[in-house]
Amino acid sequence: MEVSYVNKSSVIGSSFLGGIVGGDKKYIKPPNQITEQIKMKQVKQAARKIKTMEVRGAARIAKFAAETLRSYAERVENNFDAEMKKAAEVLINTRPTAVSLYNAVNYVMKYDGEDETEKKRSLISRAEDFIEWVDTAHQKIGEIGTRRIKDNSIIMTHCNSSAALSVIKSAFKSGKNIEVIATESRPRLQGHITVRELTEAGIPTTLIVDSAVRYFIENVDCVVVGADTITANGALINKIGTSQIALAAKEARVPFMVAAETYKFSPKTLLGELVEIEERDIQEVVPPEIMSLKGLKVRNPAFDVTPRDYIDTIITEIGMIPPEMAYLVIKERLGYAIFEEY
Ligand code: RUB
Repeated sequence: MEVSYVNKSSVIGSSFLGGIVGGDKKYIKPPNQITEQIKMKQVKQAARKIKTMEVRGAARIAKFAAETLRSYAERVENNFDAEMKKAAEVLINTRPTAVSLYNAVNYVMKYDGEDETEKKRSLISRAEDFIEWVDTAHQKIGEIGTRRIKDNSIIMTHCNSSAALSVIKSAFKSGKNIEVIATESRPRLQGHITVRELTEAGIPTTLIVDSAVRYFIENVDCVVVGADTITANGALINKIGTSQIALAAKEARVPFMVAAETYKFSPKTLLGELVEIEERDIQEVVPPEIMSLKGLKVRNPAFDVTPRDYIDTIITEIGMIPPEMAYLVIKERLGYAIFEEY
C-alpha cells in the first residue's frame, strides 16, 4: 500500500486523517483512500437513517438500500468489489427483521461484468430494476387487493404499511365506501402516520389504542396489514401486536389479509434460518423514572410472529396466494437470483 507522510503542521484541521506515526511526522492516507472514506461516510449516514427509523417500513428500507448502493457504486473509483461488499455489510447490519433489506442488497449485489466499468453498469442496472420492482408492486397489490374489499366495509390496519395502504387507498379510489380503524402502534406510533395518510386521502378513519383491538373487532369486516417477512412455512413477521390482532380476528371470524410484495418472502428461512426479532431500546417504551425502578425489567420487541393458520390470504403483486404457497413463491419467483448470497 502506498503511504504518504507530511509534516504535522500541514494536516491541522483535517480531523479524519490518520494518527501520528512518529517524530513530527503524521501518517495520512493516500488521496484515493480519503475520498473512498468520505463516500463510505454517506453509506454509513444512510445506515444510521435506517437504524434510527428516519427511514422505516420494509419496502422503504429496501428501496433506500438499493438507492444507496446505486449511488455508492456511481462514486466508487477503485476496488469496486471490495468497496461494494463493505457498503452492503453496513446496510445489512442495520435492522435484522425485515427480509426486504436482505433481499434488496442481495439482488443488487448479484452484478457481473469483466471489468470495473461493466460491473458498475451491471450493479446500477440491478439497483434500478429493484427500485422499479418496489414501485410497481405497490400498484399491482392495490389493484388485486381492491377486489377483496367489499363495498360499505370497515377495515382494520396496524402500524404503517405502504402495501396495506395501497390496498385501502385503491379500494377507496375505485368508489367503494370504506372506513378504516387504525391502531396507534405503540411504542413508535406509526399509526399516526397512517391516519395522516388516510385522512389526507379523504378516507373516514378512526384511531384506537392497541389494546382496544378486541373491543372493535366485532365491527370490522376485514383486517389488512403489511409484512416485514414471510417465512417459507407461510408465517408472517410484522409490527409487534399484529399477532394479537390476528388472534382476535380469527375468534371473531373476520378475514385477516396480508399485503406483501414478493421480496418480503424469506429465502433464508427455506434454509432453516429463524427470523431474528429486533428488540429496540427500552427508552422507546418507558420514561427514565420508570426505567430506574429497582427490580424492573422492560422489554421492547419491535415485531412478532403470526402463524399461517391465522392468515386468510397474502396479497402479492403476482396475485392472491394462500400462506401455504410461500415455499413456491420463494423457489419460483425469487428463484436463485437472490437465493445464494453475494
Ligand atoms: C413497519 C412495519 C410494517 C411493515 C410493512 O415497522 O411493521 O407493517 O414494514 O410496511 P417499522 P411496508 O416501522 O418498525 O419499520 O408495507 O411499507 O413495507
